Amino acid sequence: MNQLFFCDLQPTLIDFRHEVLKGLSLPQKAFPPQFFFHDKYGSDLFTKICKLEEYYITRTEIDILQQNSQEIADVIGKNALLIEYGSGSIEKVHPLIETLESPIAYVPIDIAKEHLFSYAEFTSSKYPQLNIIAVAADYTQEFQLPMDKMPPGEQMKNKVILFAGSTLGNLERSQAIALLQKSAQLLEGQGGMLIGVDLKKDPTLLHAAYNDSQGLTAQFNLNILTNINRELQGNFDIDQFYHHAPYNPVLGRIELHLISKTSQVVTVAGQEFTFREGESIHSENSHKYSIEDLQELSEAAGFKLKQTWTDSQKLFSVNYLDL
Ligand code: AVI
Repeated sequence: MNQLFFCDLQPTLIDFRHEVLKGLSLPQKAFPPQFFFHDKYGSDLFTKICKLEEYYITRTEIDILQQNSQEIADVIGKNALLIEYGSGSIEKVHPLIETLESPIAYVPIDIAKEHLFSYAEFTSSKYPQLNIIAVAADYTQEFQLPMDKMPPGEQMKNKVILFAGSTLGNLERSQAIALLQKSAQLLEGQGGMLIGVDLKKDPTLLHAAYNDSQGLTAQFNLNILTNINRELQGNFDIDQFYHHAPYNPVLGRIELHLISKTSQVVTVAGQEFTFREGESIHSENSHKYSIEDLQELSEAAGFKLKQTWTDSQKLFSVNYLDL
């Protein structure tokens, strides 16, 4: 019979008020990308975006993981400890759980406790032989794996961190390297990372993915202003801003912006912020990499790119980084 442990490391949640006021006070107004997932409406919108024909990312990564699950499991090897940053991408991680040879345990790590716990219970009931240690933690910060909860007497061969969804691309280069370095520490010199990374491609495809015809990505972006109005006594007139998501070829990234249609003054939490006509709030970057870019980034953090799996159109990549 398997074991299911919950381990709450009491992650510090983002201080929405502080971050909003700080972001609106910058010369280039900006919000951190976590803001998209601040409320259930934003998270639900993202789930819908992932199913859009134009947003190729999710289905392509799932296909790559499913079609190469045996080869990926062979690279990871038997008796591995499977760690996942973020949790609940069932179509991505469950094929791997099914293919891995006698994994020691599965350790989903997520800051959203309730979601993590119900996901861990569901996964535990689906895989009665699998040990699961669900850890409530912020994987972007330093933390220790609860090794005392690991099943006793088992010989662990390898630790592997699954980091799917191309979330690495939402980080600046220095933040991405810092996260990979923290991951290397968590692995304690033993194992690797299985990481989904979106590839550089025809900007027309990128433009369609982030400017979808149903306007869901626009709603996803503008929803940040709605949340600020509701929670911080803001008076953003949502109709006076629009979603703008160009590809920046120099920096190799899609940038999401909220653009002010007019010159206006907005009040948030009792503070006034002035907008010029056309001024933007920069709400996200989504970096697109070449395999060489990823190789270079991995090496800067102490990993080696061991193997890459892609789809036939080379839209997306799943990569094994070895220590
Ligand atoms: C969460 N992240 C990987 C998504 C991306 O594609 O960068 C967020 C997103 N933003 C707009 N659409 C999707």
